[in-house]
Amino acid sequence: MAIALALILVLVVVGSVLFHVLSPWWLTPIASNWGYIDGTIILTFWITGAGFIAIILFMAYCVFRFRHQEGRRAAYQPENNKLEWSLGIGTTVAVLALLGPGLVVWYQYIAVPKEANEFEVVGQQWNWGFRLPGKDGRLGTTDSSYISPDNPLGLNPNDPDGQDDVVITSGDDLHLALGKPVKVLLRSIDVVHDFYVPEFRAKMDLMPGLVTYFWFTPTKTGKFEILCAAFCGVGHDNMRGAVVVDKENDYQAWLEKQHTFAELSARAKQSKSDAIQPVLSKADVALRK
Ligand SMILES: [Cu+2]
Repeated sequence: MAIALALILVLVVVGSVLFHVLSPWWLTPIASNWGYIDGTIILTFWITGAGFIAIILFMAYCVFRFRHQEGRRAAYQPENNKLEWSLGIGTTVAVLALLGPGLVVWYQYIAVPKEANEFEVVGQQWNWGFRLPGKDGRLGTTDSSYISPDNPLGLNPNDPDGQDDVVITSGDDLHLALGKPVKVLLRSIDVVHDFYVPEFRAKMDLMPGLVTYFWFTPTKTGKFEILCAAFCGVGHDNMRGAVVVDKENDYQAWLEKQHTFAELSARAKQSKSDAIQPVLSKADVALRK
């Protein structure tokens, strides 16, 4: 019985290692500068993998070596200083090796380079909106009290910096220029969401009432899916979007076609007065009669 159990434990180790090595489910090809994050994940796999193999094999050894035999008695050993020290130091080194690299990478993740251009991601149940700073390079201020059907991102209509901001809503794709570092500002209108593009190895929570941020440089052209990685209500799984990384020329061509906040506000006013027009004309006709 003990032999069978020890064998099963060894098979669990062999099976787990083979599954890890032969698995077709691996990281998606990276499309940003964050190779550090892959390095940290792989280091974590090595450390936790070595710990897992050592512990399970030790367990298999003990199950076999100290199995029940007629007349064998267990010895009671209340304390073993040498063993406790070595286990304490070994665990400390392993935990430091797991956490240390993460702190280094995290620092880089939020140390935004000076040349990075800002853009904003706004999350709400259940879609994504985006805003680019426009020609002046500055994003205008926002406040949730300005949010309306014509101003879904809540831009301050009195802020001159916001007039040329490019507003992208109603499910349209966000575009970014290849090789240009960007600072991502994250804002939520309702609950906690999480902006996640697996290929960029980048994700962060959007917190109501805060603006969170990180930076990255897109390193591959293509279309990448944006997912919400925080469970945010019944429509959570529908909260998807796309970011397209373009070569500089294509990016500029796309940018030219986008609408500024001032244009969208003017259009909203126009369509409102159009809606009133037919009523006026009817009144006009009545008066003429
Ligand atoms: Cu969400």
